[in-house]
Amino acid sequence: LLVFTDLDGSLLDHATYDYTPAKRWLACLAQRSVPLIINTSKTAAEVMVLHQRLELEAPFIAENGASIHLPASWCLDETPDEHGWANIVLGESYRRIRSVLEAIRGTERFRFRGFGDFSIEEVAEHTGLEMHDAELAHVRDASEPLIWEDSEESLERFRLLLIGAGLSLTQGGRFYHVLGDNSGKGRAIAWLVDRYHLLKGQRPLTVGLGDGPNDVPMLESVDRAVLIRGEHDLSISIADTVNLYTTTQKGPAGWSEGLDHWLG
Ligand code: 2M8
Ligand code: MG
Ligand code: MG
Repeated sequence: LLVFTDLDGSLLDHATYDYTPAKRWLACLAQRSVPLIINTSKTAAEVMVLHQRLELEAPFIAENGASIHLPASWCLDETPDEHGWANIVLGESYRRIRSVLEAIRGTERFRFRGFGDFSIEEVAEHTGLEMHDAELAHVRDASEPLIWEDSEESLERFRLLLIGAGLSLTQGGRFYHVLGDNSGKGRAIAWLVDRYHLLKGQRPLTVGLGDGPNDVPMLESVDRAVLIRGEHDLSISIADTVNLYTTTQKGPAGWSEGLDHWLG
């Protein structure tokens, strides 16, 4: 069994980033030695802090599937760094993403602002994160969150221009996110499921929990999906072949409700 989870609006409360209502299931998964694999749009620097606080031993997926971080026990050919982690990059570099965004802005005059245009103070303002955490959210490797300040029509044009440049657009709880078109939360899950298969000789049963449009590819690639009620109405955008449970509660309370449903 592998459990994949989004953070903001799922394991963590959308506004306060608290996870108290999830503690019962966190302890239960740890006790049953079930790997809890964080799959988030946050940066590796942000996830690392939580990973340590929760005393997890599992791999994690950062920046909407753009990078996978493996502890030594999940490595095959990879060599872990001095902190014990190997990093697999599935996406495009942050530098390339920013330069495509600059080029598009230069020719199209779209109005949008990304984390690269923000100071740390502005990241803190827009996200409600503490300054220290906002600093970690600013250290991006392979995806750019942005606020769209232009029309819906321009957004569709923007999306097509990104596709033309080999990039893609997805949406989290608060921001749009630009990332490489070969990444995404679903692809990173497929990668880890394959790795698990290679290591253990059998495919795992997978559970996935998320609340945002960027979680749809995750929910569509697991055996048992939990859609946590949140900021967006997603029920219609998820394929009806998915084994889906939709929670009545939001955030970490919904997270526990979903695990009660599938694993309780
Ligand atoms: C961003 O992502 C969230 C998650 O869904 C969003 O779009 O609302 C990320 O950039 C992340 O790094 C940051 O911590 C988070 C804070 O709200 O926002
Ligand atoms: Mg979320
Ligand atoms: Mg997220």
